[in-house]
Amino acid sequence: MTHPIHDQVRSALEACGVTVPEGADLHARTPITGEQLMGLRATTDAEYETALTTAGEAFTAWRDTPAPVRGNLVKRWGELLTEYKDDLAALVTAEAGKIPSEAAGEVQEMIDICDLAVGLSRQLFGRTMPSERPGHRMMETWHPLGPCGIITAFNFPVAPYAWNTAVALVCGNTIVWKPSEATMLSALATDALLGRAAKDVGAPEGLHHVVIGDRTLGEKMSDDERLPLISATGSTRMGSEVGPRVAARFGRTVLELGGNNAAIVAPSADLDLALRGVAFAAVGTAGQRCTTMRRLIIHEDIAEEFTERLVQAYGTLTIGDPSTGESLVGPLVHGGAYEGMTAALAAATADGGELLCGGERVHAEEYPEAYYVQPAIVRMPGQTEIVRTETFAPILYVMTYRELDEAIAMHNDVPQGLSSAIFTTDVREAERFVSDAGSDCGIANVNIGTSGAEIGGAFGGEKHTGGGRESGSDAWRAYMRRATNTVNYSNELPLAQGVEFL
Ligand code: UN1
Repeated sequence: MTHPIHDQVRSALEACGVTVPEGADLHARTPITGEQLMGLRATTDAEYETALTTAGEAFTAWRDTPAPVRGNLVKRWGELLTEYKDDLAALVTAEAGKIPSEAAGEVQEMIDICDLAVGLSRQLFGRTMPSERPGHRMMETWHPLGPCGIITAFNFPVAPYAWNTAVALVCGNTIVWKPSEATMLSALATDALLGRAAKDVGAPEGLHHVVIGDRTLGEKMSDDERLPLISATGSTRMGSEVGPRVAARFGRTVLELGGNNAAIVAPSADLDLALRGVAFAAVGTAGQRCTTMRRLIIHEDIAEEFTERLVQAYGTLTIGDPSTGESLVGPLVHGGAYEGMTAALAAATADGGELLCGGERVHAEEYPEAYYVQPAIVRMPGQTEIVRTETFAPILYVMTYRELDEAIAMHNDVPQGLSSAIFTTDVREAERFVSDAGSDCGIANVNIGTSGAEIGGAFGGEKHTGGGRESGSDAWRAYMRRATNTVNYSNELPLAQGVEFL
């Protein structure tokens, strides 16, 4: 009997109006069973050229469209995303293996960023500043960049794309998107809805393109001078290839790369709340979020009790087919991820770690090509090399501390700097954690876990996380170029700095 996910995928694609470029270059597959869903044809060189040319042509029309009018496109897209939320979520479940609630949450992030971007379309503020010269005015104005290249990862097939796209579009840019090879169908559906929105509001043709291919296509985009910005979400390894390539041609990047996110649990913490916060962040999306909690730094006085309770909570997790709506933990993306998890656990135990629970593969008989695992907790004697490495699987390393500053130092002593949290009811500890001397991450939370950020804030992190910021706050500025304008409305020509000439 074929798994119902095959029919769900077909009907979701049909509902969203997708024509899949069928072929045999790449294969859409589902990690739920490990089966193939359909074969796809990769974007040809000629198609890539057409995409880049039309994205360039559309840009000249789009930048002349007033920003609030550009907002209408994103508003309509948000409406369609709301209407087809279940279909898109079904595709995300099929391709990324997310449980329905998390898949719907991902689509909700798209809808939310559309709302934000519509408002933003009337708020692309520049400043004015006093000129030192009489009869002069200084101001800054913000202008679109051009076609923006967006590269996204399998674990969030659609939300980071939407953070980039909704904002980049209202800023006046056009879009060329290369999704992960693991989640091409979700991408095609998302793009089809944007196409419908563009038609509905009469936006210029050629504003947005999906290109399909492997990493060589990402390299080609990184080298392409016609893409002034590359915004890439994925591993630090990927970023270390994209970053220098784009920099070599003086292009701009927004990099959102790996995390190695930790929570500090202090003795004053509300432990019931902390338990839930840690469990969701460590286990949600089967440990495959860039914001997944991978390290727990817990005060030695409460370590034993808290860890015991956490192990118990892990024992109640339902692991299995996410499409049934009955599991909390879906599959890993593929066998390579499982091997990575096994190798990390072996390295951790070789370093003196004690495996407290998890690590076993489950449902292997039913689904030999799918990789479901029991999330693992490992007590570590210290932060060894494997703890400092991001393994994209549900492994939580537990370390203890005595003094808060020691915990913060341990917290920051990893190459990555995406998300972080402290659980405490002591205001001094909480404030220290979010102060200059505290967490060095782009996201620092108090009494919530490391994952599940809202779109209103700027999203991204420091160090090997890449430094980029996407989504809310003033992240829009990355998608625009700034011009400083000095306007002389006098009849004189005084020079700045008192310089005399002619
Ligand atoms: C990612 O894993 O690439 O904060 C993005 C979160 C989500 C986004 C994660 N809002 O967990």
